[in-house]
Amino acid sequence: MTIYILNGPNLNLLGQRQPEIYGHETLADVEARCETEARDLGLEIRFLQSNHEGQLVDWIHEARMAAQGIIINAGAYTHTSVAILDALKAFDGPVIELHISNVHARESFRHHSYISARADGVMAGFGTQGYELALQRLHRLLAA
Ligand code: CA2
Repeated sequence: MTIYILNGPNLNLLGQRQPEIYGHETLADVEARCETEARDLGLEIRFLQSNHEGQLVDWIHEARMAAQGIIINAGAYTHTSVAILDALKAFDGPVIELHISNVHARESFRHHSYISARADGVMAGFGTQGYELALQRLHRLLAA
């Protein structure tokens, strides 16, 4: 089974700025830990990042045929993108929305998510460990 792990704008800067919010790990570090976790769970992953909304939409469309589950940290598009919500609604499998930080303890504009309306679960504030926890949750949901 294949899981798409999609990362949105600015997450390519992870580990380079604002470590007090997002930690010290780079996105490559997170990808490596996801690879290890996925191997332990018997899952395949495609770990992707884009700063472009349409690219994220295209990958969600691709996942309709290529993946059984999606983990998405849409970054700031979480709070603005009806297009990503609509794309996720066209995906049949489980979707986990993920945020490294606890968005509810931050500015009020981060409290609303368009994606939550489609997500089967929302992970926020678990740091980069959230990616491994989300993989474990998808493994459980797909085994049921
Ligand atoms: O907590 C999260 O994972 C977020 O999805 C991250 C987004 C933010 O807009 C969301 O409200 C919450 C921002 C990602 C930017 O990541 C950076 C990492 C290091 C340096 C600069 C930006």
